[in-house]
Amino acid sequence: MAKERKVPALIDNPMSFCAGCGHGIVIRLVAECIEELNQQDNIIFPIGVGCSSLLGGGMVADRLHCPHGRAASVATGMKRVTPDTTIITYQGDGDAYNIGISESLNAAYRNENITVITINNTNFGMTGGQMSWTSLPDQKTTTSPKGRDSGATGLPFRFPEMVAGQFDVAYAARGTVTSPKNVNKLKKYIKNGLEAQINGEGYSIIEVLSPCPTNWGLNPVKAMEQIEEQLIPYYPLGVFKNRKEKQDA
Ligand SMILES: Cc1ncc(C[n+]2csc(CCOP(=O)(O)OP(=O)(O)O)c2C)c(N)n1
Ligand code: SF4
Ligand SMILES: [Mg+2]
Repeated sequence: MAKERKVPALIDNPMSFCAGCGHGIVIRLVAECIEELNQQDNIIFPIGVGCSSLLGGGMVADRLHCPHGRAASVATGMKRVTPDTTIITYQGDGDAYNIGISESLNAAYRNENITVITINNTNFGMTGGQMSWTSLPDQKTTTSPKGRDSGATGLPFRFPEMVAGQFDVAYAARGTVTSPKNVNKLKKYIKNGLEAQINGEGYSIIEVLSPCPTNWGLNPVKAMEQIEEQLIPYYPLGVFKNRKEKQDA
């Protein structure tokens, strides 16, 4: 018989995301990790603008709704004045990568001791499915109705790989929510990222490939298939940087 998964005490309400959305799964995993690391009374979430801002609808935790894209800077300030508090940004791809790319890069560059969780659903979900930096080549969105023209708009970019390759960050990984196996792996990544912060190793980022069935025009099952078939080939899953492993080696 499958082992029952206990609902974390931090999850105090049914969440208000669309049916089949990935946000709720990730928030649940984050809550599980926080409790397993005994941080439930020691967290603040600087959260982004977008569907990520609905985190507070399901989770009871201190949080600050930051100006669009600025969560990494707000997190930096919070961590520097309260270094023993665990600071977790919760953002979307549009928030962290489009409008907030400067803040996101600067925090990673300085190896700020924060954990960044970015939900990459390849569009601006909350505002109706506009193209984002992570939209795939030829992806149809409300602002690229004929498909994303990468010649005119650039290629989708891979933030975790970029900071893992260029900056002295502690931890960078990408996971997804398409199967129980992937959900369990993602939980491990989130926990590793939080542990890096708690141990004072520095900046950790976990990007999540997450379905947005509403704006993708797909039912929840097809949206999961789309991640497997189209997103993962462009956005590989795995750990790109784990400074601790290097130090232990
Ligand atoms: C300064 C500012 N510009 C634009 C908006 C409109 N806006 C709200 S959410 C959003 C995009 C959010 O996309 P993403 O971060 O990918 O989150 P998702 O909803 O997809 O999870 C935008 C552009 C805003 N609220 N404030
Ligand atoms: S619009 Fe997309 S990201 Fe937002 S709640 Fe609905 S499915 Fe989730
Ligand atoms: Mg998005």
